[in-house]
Amino acid sequence: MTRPILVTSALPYANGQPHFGHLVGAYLPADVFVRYHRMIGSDVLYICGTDDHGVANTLAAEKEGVPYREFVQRGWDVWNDVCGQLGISFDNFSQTCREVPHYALAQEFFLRCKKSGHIVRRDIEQLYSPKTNRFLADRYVVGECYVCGHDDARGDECPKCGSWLEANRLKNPRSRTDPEDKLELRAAWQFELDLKPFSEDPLVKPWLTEFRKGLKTNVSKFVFEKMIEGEGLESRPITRDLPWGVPVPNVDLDGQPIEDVDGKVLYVWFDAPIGYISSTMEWAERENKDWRRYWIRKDGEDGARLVHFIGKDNIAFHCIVFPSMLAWQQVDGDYSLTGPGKGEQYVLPENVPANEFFNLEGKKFSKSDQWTIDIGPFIEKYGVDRTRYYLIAAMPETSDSDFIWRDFKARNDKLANAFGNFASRILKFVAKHFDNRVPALGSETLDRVTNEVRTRTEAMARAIEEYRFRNALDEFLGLAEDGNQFLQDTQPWQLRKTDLAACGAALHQALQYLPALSALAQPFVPGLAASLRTQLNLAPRGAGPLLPSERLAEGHALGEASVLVAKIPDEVIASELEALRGTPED
Ligand code: B3M
Ligand code: ZN
Repeated sequence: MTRPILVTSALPYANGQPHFGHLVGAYLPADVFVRYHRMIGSDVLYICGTDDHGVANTLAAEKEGVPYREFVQRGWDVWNDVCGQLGISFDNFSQTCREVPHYALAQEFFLRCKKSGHIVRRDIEQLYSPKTNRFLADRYVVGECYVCGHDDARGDECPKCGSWLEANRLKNPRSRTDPEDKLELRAAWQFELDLKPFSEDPLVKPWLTEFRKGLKTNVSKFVFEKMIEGEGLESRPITRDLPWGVPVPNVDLDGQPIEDVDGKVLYVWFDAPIGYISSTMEWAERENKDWRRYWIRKDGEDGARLVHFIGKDNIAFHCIVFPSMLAWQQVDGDYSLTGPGKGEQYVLPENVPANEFFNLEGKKFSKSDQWTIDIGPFIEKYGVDRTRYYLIAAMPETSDSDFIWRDFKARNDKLANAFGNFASRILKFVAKHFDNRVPALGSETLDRVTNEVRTRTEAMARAIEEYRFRNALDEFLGLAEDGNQFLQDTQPWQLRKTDLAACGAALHQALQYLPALSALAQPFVPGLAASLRTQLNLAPRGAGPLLPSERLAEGHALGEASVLVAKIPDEVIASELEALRGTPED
């Protein structure tokens, strides 16, 4: 039996204004992977939702003076719309502010980790704001990074070196909202997740060895060289004193009270990844399916393949913190719980393909500096397929990359030439000279096209399985280029004047590239794939193996040819650049 596949994209903070950098980091690559697997008939599920707690949200809601719940609902609407516009095909898009099932499951995670001895209560020092009479956590604090020295690190994370930070250890900490507020260290307590035993844990260790082998270099360097073998893992606070979040439960698994937890909530990075599971549960409830199929495995069985698509700043949480939480749910005793029972455990991720950062013409996307592209109007103007095509082609897979307007045009025009024109030239020609029906093959064979389709399809499949989506896209375009080369070599336009049967035979072969192209296009540019099928007069493709590729039979009546991809005039790009820079180009 083939294993089910569960794909997740990082849960976006509800406060975030989505920009192309987000979409290209964690959403578009996941969507390509999922669409590919749906196309070949895998049992694949794609899960996401907004990340509604934590200081990123409370800070923004307080600044606007909007109640937290209302604020995150607005964020959900925005993200849901934008992802929909780009054709991101989640099976479920939930919210971590939903008490059912999310709060209950997050509390169960806490209680199980505590019962299995991995969460302990600790006295610590925390930054206190005398002006507002409260402890300040995470992003309420800014200061100097104690790992790399960057002077504008946030209390939870350094944007420069990517380290996961603790606010109370920053140098020269100040309040984000009031730099005049003289912060003090005061005694407090929190629950901590003790990560020290992580890499030697009997459940984790064998998994970690396998996991390491499949990771992209950027990810494995961060997890192994920087964290596990470099800085080492520590005990980290996973609760906060905040008015918004999943409340820390006040009774443990054995019914004993947990003291003094009023006002304490789970740290956002503790509850957020559990959102992947609660979103799956929500989907299962709605669709009358079993969420456990994707999350729970029996001892000795492989279970589902779990793949987390994220941006590079989330690596530590997906490769270390969440796996530790999943592994440490093991408790003895007869409790009535939702998660794994006896002889069962949560699956651990098979891979965490993290992308690097995506900039705009050499600088960070920034709404406040108006150095940005508004996604909705962009997609309306250029269309979803052309947007997806470019973003995939320019994706920051192995290093940071850029949206470059001129590159957008160049790639688009190449797609128009190699793919769009290829299809329409053949189809128009067959319509005109062969009554719009697939001509006879005669005594020719399909060996060349069959071989080329096989080579490209296998290479694309390999690239997708290895999370090399740019390479996978190249194979799709490469097949169109193979088709163009075939026309160059056989010259049906010339043959028509001298030998109509030979011309027909060449077109019969050339036409066979097109169903294969519609399949290879599907994960990347689903709209174009569907239009091409309409032009070929083929029904939508059912799920199943890509090889052998579909064949257009002699005499098959084709549909009507029309432009698949239009080129972009130079002036359009010049005016986009002028709008971005605020000045005309030299
Ligand atoms: N909300 C994304 C971010 O850092 C963060 C991801 C959570 S995934 C569980 O912007
Ligand atoms: Zn740093």
